[in-house]
Amino acid sequence: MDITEGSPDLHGFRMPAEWEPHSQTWLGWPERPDNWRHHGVYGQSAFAKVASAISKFEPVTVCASPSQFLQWVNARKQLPPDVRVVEMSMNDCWFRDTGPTFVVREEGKSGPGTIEQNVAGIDWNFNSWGGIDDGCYIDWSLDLLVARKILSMERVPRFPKSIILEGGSIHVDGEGTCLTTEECLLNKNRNPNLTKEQIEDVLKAYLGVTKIIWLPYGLYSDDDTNGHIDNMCCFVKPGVVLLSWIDDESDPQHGRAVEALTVLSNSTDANGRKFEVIKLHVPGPLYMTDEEAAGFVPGGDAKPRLPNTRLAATYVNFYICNGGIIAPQFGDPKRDEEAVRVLSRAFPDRNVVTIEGAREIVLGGGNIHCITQQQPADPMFMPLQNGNGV
Ligand code: KQY
Repeated sequence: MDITEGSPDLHGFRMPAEWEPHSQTWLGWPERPDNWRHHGVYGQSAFAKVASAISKFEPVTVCASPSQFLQWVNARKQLPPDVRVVEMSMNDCWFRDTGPTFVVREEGKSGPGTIEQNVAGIDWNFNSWGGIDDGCYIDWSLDLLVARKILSMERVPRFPKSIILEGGSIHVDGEGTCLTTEECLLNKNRNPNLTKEQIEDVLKAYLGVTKIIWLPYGLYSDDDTNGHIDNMCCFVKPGVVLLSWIDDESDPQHGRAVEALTVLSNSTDANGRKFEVIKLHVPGPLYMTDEEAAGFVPGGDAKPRLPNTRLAATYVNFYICNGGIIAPQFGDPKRDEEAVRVLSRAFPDRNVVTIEGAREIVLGGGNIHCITQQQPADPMFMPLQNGNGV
């Protein structure tokens, strides 16, 4: 069921906004001991909390490796019965980046060279966030197959694309606007032979967008991903964004946030709206402790995780599901509470569910948004009127 000719827009597809209705959410399962301390037990507990929270709003599938599928403290044992667990091999578990980017079309088209279904998936190329010299681990051969496996399991058509691109590096408003960062998408460790214009053309053809807003940088210290947008800025709705902010002018994140604010303030979206920017303070700053760093087992092929490293922690890396917001908490009482308040106000029709201990996911290099991947509902068969569950 590969679509080997043409890009999704040729078939009328677009990437829906995350707040549009989902049919389910996909997650992987952490285990590699060079990236997840104490052989992943704390990371697994955080993933289980996230999966369990989402499952109150929509179906969830967790993919776990053969050993984790059967081991005595396995995924099945830690997850609620209504979460589907399937076996899948992978190098690590960041399904935002290795899973497919799902696209939808409002009206099915049939005929020569087209397909009947209204949900499809883009299978981007992946190089472990920067390739052999600059990436997070050396062998990503199994990660390369994750999107294909998910799409095949769901019998969803697949659009393969050779450009290196991770899902965490793009956010869309579903109405033609894409947010991304130059730090990541123009990084020479991804697509050194493509110009900015050529990358824009791919985004337009594959995501069904007409306008790309380029923020110069992602979050300070988000070195694993080279500044993914999903740690820096995200849409609340068309024309409204949340931005990772810090007031301290001496903090390296401050200048990045100010530059992003300048770009956003001087931009309009695909429909000519000016942006309302809501500042969301980052916690801390937070750093990896000696004790935490001692829990990783070096000797795999992953980049070492070192003590005193500034953690890429932000509340902007939350997940929107049908009727819910799944939001990280980091044990910073002032900022944790503020984040819940800001998110509740930004999404008045959704329940904000907090995940205590999201720090464990951040120790692995990402956060809640990075470990989830939404599969949109078929727009032509939509039991829900919107993503709010009503
Ligand atoms: O945040 C992400 N999207 C993935 C981070 C990968 C970290 C690998 N150590």
